[in-house]
Amino acid sequence: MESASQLYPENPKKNILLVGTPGTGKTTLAKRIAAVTSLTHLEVGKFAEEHNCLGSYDEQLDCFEIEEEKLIPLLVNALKPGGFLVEYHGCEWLASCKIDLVLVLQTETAPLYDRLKARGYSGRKLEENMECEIMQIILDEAYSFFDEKLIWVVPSNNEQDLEENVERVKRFLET
Ligand code: DAT
Repeated sequence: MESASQLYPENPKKNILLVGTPGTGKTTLAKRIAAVTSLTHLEVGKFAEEHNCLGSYDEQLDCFEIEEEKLIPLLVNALKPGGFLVEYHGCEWLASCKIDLVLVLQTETAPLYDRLKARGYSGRKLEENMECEIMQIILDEAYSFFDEKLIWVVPSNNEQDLEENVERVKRFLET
């Protein structure tokens, strides 16, 4: 039997992009959404690793560099069919992908600080991430790369926010 997207190719499955400063709750929200919808969780860092797009290790930032020239076309292709919940801290590399909604998670300074401390961040890494959130770097990036009509800015401070964000996504998928 044909699926709805085969029968109605003009109404393909949607992709949702979750972005935000590290610690704002992307992974937590993505797991909740994936548990109650048909979306498949795609974590860009893991996708890059699985597709051999990791470059050398950056000692200062404590992470691997990503070979974006190799990664971007692979992401564009993988996301074509729709049905993905894409998670990454930034959105520049997703700009040429099929993205139907960009959810920008925001967390107030005090809970974000506690979350990052609990994760073991300190010194420059902690400061840079706090600055990133306070200066709304990820939000600015979203507005630079996506149409503002696709961008929803949502709070991610507590359990109630988490539940409301799951409901927002469910309603969006029903439209
Ligand atoms: P990210 O994937 O953006 O780095 P995370 O999902 O790993 O963030 O969450 C970081 C920590 O914060 C983790 O201990 C779970 C907690 N957390 C996430 N969302 C939350 C929320 N809405 N309310 C309270 N705690 C939350």
